[in-house]
Amino acid sequence: MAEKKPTVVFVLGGPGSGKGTQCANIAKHFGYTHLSSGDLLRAETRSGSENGTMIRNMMKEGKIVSAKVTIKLLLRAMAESCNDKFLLDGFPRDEESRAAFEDVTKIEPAFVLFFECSEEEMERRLLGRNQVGQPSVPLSGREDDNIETIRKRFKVFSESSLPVIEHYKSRGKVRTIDAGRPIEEVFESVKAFFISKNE
Ligand code: UP5
Ligand code: MG
Repeated sequence: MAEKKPTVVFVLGGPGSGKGTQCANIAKHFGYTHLSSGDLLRAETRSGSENGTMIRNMMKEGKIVSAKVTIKLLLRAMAESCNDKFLLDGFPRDEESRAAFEDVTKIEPAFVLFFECSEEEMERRLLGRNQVGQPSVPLSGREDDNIETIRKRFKVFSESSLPVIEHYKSRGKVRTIDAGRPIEEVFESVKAFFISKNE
């Protein structure tokens, strides 16, 4: 008998739209395992693996790492988890990754959460978490949280990631959230999609 496929929700949105923040809440409330492809790639740069330097250089420029590398990390993390429900945060970021994931896993996402937010607000958030002297915001310590790379990340998002959202929109899979509001308000909207899914 064929093995049951896990439930996968893709969580997309521009840099600083709040994907990580909201995924942490969803994981806690709805029992999903949160896998951030960006976090997995950052961990890989620290692991001393042969790909580490290449990944670090790509991320410093806001470029998308090859689908093969990212999918391998995601599949390993999924296999290591005992869960069968996953939030894939920040993946897939381009059509190549979307098609490759579908091809390798034959998994279709249950739906795609899309955090819509203005560049102005995202920039404010990203610069905020990279500024010493703001005790309420933990420092990210991320090499890509500087204005030059942030602008590149915005460009890559518009050019490469929006087409993925369009792809899923045409299949009726996208759940769009106004992510420019306070964290709690955004989560109220997010919750509605997960509650209706569990009913
Ligand atoms: N914050 C969050 N929500 C807020 C709200 N509603 N109101 C006010 N403040 C809010 O939030 C960002 C900041 O805003 C935080 O300080 C938070 O407190 C505050 P966060 O939840 O971290 O937003 P998120 O969308 O997760 O932002 P992140 O910077 O992680 O987005 P990116 O998409 O840029 O980063 P990611 O780690 O996914 O990718 C980084 C790089 O990795 C990419 O540029 C790329 O080079 C590479 N990558 C790949 O190549 N392939 C992949 O598949 C994934 C990544
Ligand atoms: Mg994140």
